Amino acid sequence: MNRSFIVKSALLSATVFLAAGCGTAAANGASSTPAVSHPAAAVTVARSMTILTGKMDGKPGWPKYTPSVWAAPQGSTVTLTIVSHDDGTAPLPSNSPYTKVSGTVTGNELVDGKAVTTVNAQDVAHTFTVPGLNLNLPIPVAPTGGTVTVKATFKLPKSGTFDWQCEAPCGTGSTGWGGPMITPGFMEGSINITAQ
Ligand SMILES: [Cu+2]
Repeated sequence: MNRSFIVKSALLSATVFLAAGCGTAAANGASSTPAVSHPAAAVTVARSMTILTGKMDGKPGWPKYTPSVWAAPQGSTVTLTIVSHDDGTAPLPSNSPYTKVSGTVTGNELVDGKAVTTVNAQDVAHTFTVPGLNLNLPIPVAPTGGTVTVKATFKLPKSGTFDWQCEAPCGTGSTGWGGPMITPGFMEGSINITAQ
């Protein structure tokens, strides 16, 4: 007797058994739960960055984001909180695209809890801009001696290293584009999105 015959016989026996049952076979069949595959639960991770003034860090004129490098898994949704101590502005041209929030799940960011889609060009101190994720978060100036908190949620669909950059001229030199603006660990860094 070959194997397929045994299997067929077993199936037949089972069918006969069900058919010959007490009439609840149909009900039993309906109540059996089919196997359902559940997709992996979406992962949400929290990340935070702080913007320190150069004065706070002993390097006047050199504000910086810290940490400047962080990692998160591909496919995750990040809630990023940026607390800025910088009470100096780095105004953008009024038509600059970097005054606008882009790339977030909700289309906005929370500034001290208030949802905004844009920050007045004159009030911008920094931006957190990740071209590879089409993400732009304008960071408004903090009150003197205080802090401003920007919170945003965005997705990380791709793996790889994604550079971020501040696009507000907060650095040294006559244009404000020198020093910390072109130095990793200050106004530029990266996000490492790890493959799942
Ligand atoms: Cu900056």
